[in-house]
Amino acid sequence: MAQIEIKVPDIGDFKEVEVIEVLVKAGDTVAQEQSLITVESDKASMEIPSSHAGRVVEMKVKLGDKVSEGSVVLLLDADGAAAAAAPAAAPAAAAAPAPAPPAAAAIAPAPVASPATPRSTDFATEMAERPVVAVEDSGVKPHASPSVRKFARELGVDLALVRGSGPKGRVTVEDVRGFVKGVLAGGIRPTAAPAAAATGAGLGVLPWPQVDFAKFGPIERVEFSRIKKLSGPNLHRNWVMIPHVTNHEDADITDLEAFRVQLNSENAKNKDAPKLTMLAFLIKAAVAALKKFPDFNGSIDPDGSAIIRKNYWHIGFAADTPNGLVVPVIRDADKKGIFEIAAETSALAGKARDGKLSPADMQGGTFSISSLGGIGGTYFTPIINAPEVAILGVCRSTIKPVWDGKAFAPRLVLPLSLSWDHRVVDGAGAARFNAYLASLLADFRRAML
Ligand code: CAO
Repeated sequence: MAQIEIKVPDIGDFKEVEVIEVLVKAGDTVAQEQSLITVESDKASMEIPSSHAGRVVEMKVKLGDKVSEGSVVLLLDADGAAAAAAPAAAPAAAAAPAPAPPAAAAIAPAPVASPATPRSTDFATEMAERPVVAVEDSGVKPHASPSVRKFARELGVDLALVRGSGPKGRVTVEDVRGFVKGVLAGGIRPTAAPAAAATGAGLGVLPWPQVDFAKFGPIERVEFSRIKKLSGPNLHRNWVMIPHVTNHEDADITDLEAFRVQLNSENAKNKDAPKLTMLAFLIKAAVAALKKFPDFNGSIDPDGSAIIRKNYWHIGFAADTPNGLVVPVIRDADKKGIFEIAAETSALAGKARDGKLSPADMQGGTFSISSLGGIGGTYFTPIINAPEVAILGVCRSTIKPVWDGKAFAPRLVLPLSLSWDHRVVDGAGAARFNAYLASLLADFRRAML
């Protein structure tokens, strides 16, 4: 066996690039072309493959080292035949900027952002035009450097859904960024390609069971409504991409409900006065809580590095319609009184039921409320309406015995369920938001402070 030095081949203009990943160690047997290290400059990352097969005798680089063309990566006991047949870094191949074909004798790594392969700057458009395929279809994990994996993790992106533009399908930071922009622009399906999604393969989970139901009894196929077909993938994306947590809280609304009933009875003879609903009070209270905890009224920056806080308070509310779920938005809820909000929610809910909501009626929301109070339930875990940060679920209020320090008193208790994005908020912040919201509902005078 010949002992040879495996060196960094011609990597174009890249000099003194940092080793960000060491993929082999002394004693490992490596195949020709197997990636040995990953290096990263400020512009690109690339893998340095082995020009020979053999056994690693000694590593000559470690994480954080800077390497250039000619730097020795490792000492290799090269297989005799391969050593003779495959001289290290053959000049012709070394000059090629494109990924080496699998069977090439000597390899030039392809810089991900090589000047020879300029990339469109409009990644959203570019990615939207690509079919999103699940790289994990074959059971092979997507190729990406640790920094790219970390970046994807921070954004909640499943790398298996990102098409890699690097050598051998390697996923780059730009690919992840483009994927997110594409999703936000609505051009990319955030889940696996339809076929993969249908089978579950894109998520790396077991395939969806294929059952011939008719074998077991009579069946009927009912086509989803248009709204359901649209909302389903959105809900799926939000559920998969956002690390949801839900906090529950009880609000004592005994006094508030009495106040609401009193106002409605006072206005009973006034046909122009809208019926005051608990939802209208909830919207107003939510605005006060959002002002105190502004991250809940924000959206995560697509690059995952910041929260974009919004200095407007447009509150969406889920409306159940015969055709499916829609979320009309009360704009500038902070500037509106309870009566105005009640009138507007009633008008928008009516429009929703009649299928007459315009896209503008459903845009610009900064926070959502899903109230199931008129129907029932105790608590639930609502799905965040991306790109919002949180959603408040509300269930049916019931009289409960509440300990007042001396005795149990019958109080009207409203169950609140707040789902929030753990990338933006933490549990303590969510608990504070809920506790504050409950305190506002328990004594609505606080909402004016
Ligand atoms: N606890 C107890 N009773 C409640 C209540 C609560 N939290 N909220 C409402 N109610 C009562 C109301 O007082 C009203 O009673 P009366 O008829 O005796 O006055 C009754 O329930 C019906 O209220 P409502 O639901 O018509 O009015 P609303 O303003 O509370 O709700 C709307 C409007 C649009 C939110 C509702 O019609 C709706 O669509 N809810 C479903 C939302 C939904 O589907 N969410 C799930 C999304 S995830 O799939």
